Amino acid sequence: MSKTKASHDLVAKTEVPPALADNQRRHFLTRSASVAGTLATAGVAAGAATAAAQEVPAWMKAPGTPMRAYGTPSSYEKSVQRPSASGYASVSPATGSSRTPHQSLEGTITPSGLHFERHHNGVPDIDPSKHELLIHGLVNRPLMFNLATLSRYPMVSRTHFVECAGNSGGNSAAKPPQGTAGAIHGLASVSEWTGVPLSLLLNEAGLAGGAQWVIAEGADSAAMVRSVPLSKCMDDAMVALYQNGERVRPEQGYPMRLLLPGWEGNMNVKWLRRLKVADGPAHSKDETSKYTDLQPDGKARQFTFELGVKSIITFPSFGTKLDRRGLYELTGIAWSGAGRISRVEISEDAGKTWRDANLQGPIYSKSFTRFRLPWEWNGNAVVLQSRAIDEKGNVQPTRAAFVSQYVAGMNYHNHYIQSWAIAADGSISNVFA
Ligand SMILES: Nc1nc2c(c(=O)[nH]1)N[C@H]1C(S)=C(S)[C@@H](COP(=O)(O)O)O[C@H]1N2
Ligand SMILES: [Mo]
Repeated sequence: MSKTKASHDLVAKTEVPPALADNQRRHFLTRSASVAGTLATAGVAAGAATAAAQEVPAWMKAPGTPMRAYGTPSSYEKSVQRPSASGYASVSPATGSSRTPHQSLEGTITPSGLHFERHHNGVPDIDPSKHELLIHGLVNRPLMFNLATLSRYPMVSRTHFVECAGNSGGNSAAKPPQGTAGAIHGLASVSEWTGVPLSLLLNEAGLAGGAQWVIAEGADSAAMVRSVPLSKCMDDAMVALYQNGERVRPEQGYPMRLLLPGWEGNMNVKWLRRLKVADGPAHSKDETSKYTDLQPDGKARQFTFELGVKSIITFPSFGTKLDRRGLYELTGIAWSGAGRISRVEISEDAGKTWRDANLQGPIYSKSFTRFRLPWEWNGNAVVLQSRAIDEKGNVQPTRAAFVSQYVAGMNYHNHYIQSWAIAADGSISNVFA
């Protein structure tokens, strides 16, 4: 899906988006006029067209196809896919990940079929009538649920991102990887999740003395285990049963997954089968040998739960080439594990000067926020950056500030400012600036 089309849409618009500040509004109007002029000479401006010149297309001359029981995207959108990779292709091809193609998407909700995947041993084919969830350990009465009994409890719907701790890890390499926004940052996606608040289920079981942690286990053949502080479980954690209105997809944990808004993806245990209340963490594989951040002093930081404030420009970005000078709409997504996004700034000079982008509402906590900015490219080489700030005052760090905290190549929890270099010929590359 090419974003160069956006330039035509801008010209056709008679109204300036209301979110624009007055100075931007004036800028937009004056520039739109001149861009329209440029495009008119190329024969694509709306003003040059007449109704008589427009042909009746083939699809208006015969009935369309009938209804379908379950819809799929247009056949012309086949290229919009989640590219997948397995680091263990010969021994365990189902162990790996696939990525959300952010550069091809708009808005803030990830289509369920494009939600990123991270599987440690593939997707289990779970028969929901045989799946059970056990709550045990330091509780007054251990409880066993199935999908039917769990569905009797009141539910909530919340729009949140899930992001792998390994997302953007390619940017921790010595040289900038050349890939699309999705290839580099695609291990993050947003869904509207509906499920039962975990606090409700834990209160139902009754917490016994000494309860401090909850140890979650998945029903896949990786039997993933992660320890979660009780405070998070009693706050905004949920057992999610629905994703974007329908049952959670198999890839996302059908029939039930643990959702810990804003916390590293790995802890959001899919295919959830056990919650054991304990007085301490399990120190499982995925919280000791993995997902720990090695520091220059040789010590590893364990339990980096909350994900850092982050943003990426999705247009313009790697994979497209600017084919003209003039006005574009720059856009991207920002998110934070700490809460709402309060501000996103854009730099065209590798971080020397900044101006505010427009944030598109509604702004949900621990979710993607779409930002936009009218942006004029004068044909010179520029380095574009976005910097997000959240409601807690956390500021997205520079590359230098982020990497100095860890040993070289530490590739977890990467959230530093992404730089896209636009060359004079309009080509775009990932650079370390
Ligand atoms: N049972 C189980 N839960 C799991 C995993 C897994 O392999 N097995 N992968 C984890 C990791 S590393 C991440 S990043 C998220 C990915 O969630 P998604 O595949 O729905 O995007 O699920 C987590 N939960
Ligand atoms: Mo992950």
